[in-house]
Amino acid sequence: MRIGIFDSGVGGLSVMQAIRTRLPHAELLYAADTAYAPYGDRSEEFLCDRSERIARFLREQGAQMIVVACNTATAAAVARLRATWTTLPVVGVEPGVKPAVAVSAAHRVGVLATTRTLASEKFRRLAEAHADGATLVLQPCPGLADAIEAADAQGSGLDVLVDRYCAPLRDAGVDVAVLGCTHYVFARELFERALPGVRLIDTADAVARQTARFADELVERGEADASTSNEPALRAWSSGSPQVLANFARRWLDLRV
Ligand code: DGN
Repeated sequence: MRIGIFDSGVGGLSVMQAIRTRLPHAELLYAADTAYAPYGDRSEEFLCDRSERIARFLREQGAQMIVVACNTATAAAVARLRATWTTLPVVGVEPGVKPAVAVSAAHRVGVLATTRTLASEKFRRLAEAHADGATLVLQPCPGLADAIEAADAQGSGLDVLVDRYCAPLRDAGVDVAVLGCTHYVFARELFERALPGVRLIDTADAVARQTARFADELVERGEADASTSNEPALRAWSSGSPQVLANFARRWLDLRV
């Protein structure tokens, strides 16, 4: 089983890690589109084009399934990818509004994501379908994914930025906040500090579960082997600096890529 995973940069590694836990014998192919990051303010057309190119590349490397490990690219391009690759399972990631609303006693939920994700039609429909009467406090966080990519998540610049974006959520009295960008998971501790007592929701494990379901289906149909190797195997590419990706993976996940 070979699974292709991509993001604008290192954020999707949080999803990849959850997939490794669920499918330890799958071979994972990770692509970071660092040369074109951040995705947060890009046009939908641009994101569709990048997503199509990366999916094609991962397919050429043998991917039997694609995981779009980026909320921004999912909002813009997942429908297009599914239309292009009709026989290839495509898993997307979207902000966990539904699970967040389900556990919010205050019926006030913060959603932290990129500008593009929050402005997308896909997110509008998601919010409409799952708000269930709760107030959603939407907070775009321009520059945050970049700062996480570049900095030590404990670094001072980053904590100031996280705090600034969390202030409106504190003022609004949310008791649950959605980390709606895969990068933000790596700054979880800073969010915890900026939002004391607020429960944080990310969807990495839900995406991994969905990936595992598709993997089972492929195996049942005889289109893939359950295990590609006895060792967890991982290959990674970056359209920018491979060193940034390798350093981040080693530092945060203790992984050699
Ligand atoms: N990690 C991406 C997301 O989940 O939206 C996007 C980060 C970015 O490129 N701004």
